[in-house]
Amino acid sequence: MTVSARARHEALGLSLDDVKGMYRKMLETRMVSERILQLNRMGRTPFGAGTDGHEAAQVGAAWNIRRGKDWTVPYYRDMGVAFVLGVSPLEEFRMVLAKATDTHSAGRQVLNQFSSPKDRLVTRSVCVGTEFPHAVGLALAIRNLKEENIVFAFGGDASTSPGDFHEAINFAAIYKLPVVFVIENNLLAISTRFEQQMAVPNVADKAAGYGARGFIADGMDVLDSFDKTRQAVEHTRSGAGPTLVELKCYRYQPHTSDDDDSRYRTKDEVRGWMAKDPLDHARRYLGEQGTSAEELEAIRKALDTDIEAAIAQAESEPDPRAEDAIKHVYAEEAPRPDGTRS
Ligand SMILES: Cc1ncc(C[n+]2csc(CCOP(=O)(O)OP(=O)(O)O)c2C)c(N)n1
Repeated sequence: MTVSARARHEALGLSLDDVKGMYRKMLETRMVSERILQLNRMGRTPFGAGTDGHEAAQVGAAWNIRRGKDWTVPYYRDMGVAFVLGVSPLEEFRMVLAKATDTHSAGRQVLNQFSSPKDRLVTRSVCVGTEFPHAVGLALAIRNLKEENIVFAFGGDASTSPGDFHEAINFAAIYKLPVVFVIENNLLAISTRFEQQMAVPNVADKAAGYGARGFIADGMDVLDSFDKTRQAVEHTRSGAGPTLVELKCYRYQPHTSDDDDSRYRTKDEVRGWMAKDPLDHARRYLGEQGTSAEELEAIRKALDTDIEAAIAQAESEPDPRAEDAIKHVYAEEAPRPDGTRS
């Protein structure tokens, strides 16, 4: 046990139980992500998008969100964010299996389009970057209502390329709106590499062009991800306007279960990043702080039991009814051109 290692989480105002809690959420995210992709290969789920490699970035950043107060607009890879906010593996598998009991969209959306009013978790469109104007609109509403809460807007590196991002951060900076842009930079947009996506070396560099502050974190390290997001959040909560935190991480799995990543990257590149695995990193840190291997194994076992029970429960639940397929798509009470209603 080293003094400097002990000081690290305490210097950030975290207890050892907080770090164990972060580790638990990271491991839960990894295990659920792996099960989704396994079930896909077994023909039991239609589609998956792995979170593996993003756990420290997501959990570290999300640990700064005040549950039930701040608003969060996550993107489709943000299972770790949703789990920190209170979404359970059972809710996740209902979504993945498109069950009628899915509380996020009743099986209408692809996985991870989270929607949970009690957790202030706002759903988004599959169109990359469209969450940012929504997040800024929320921040404007918060300002107008004179509330103290802030908005967390998540996205991948490539989501900062479309115009939506630029319009959103520009507007937020002009009006000093309370929004933190949290960007998980995994160096890839499906097969398009970071250098083909932007000419600046860091996504965070873009913030200065709009008069916002940028922060860079090691997204493979949960404490650094927590810390840099915390600094951004303090700045934004103080009323100084929007901030952008870039979390540098890497995606281990193909973009989705429908992607062949051997066409655009080598196994050595993936292995190089796996050597910096965020879960190994967190386990080593907890070990240095005196957490036993038995305690870590007990966390894994408990999660495994919960996750298998969640899969069995979700699979046993009803599918949506065919006649409900277009419910909420069209205005059901819309009048005909002659003014009559059905
Ligand atoms: C506007 C738009 N263009 C293209 C796509 C297709 N698409 C889906 S995900 C994706 C890559 C996004 O990469 P990034 O934002 O870096 O997130 P990552 O998937 O790497 O986590 C693309 C191009 C889309 N959904 N929406």
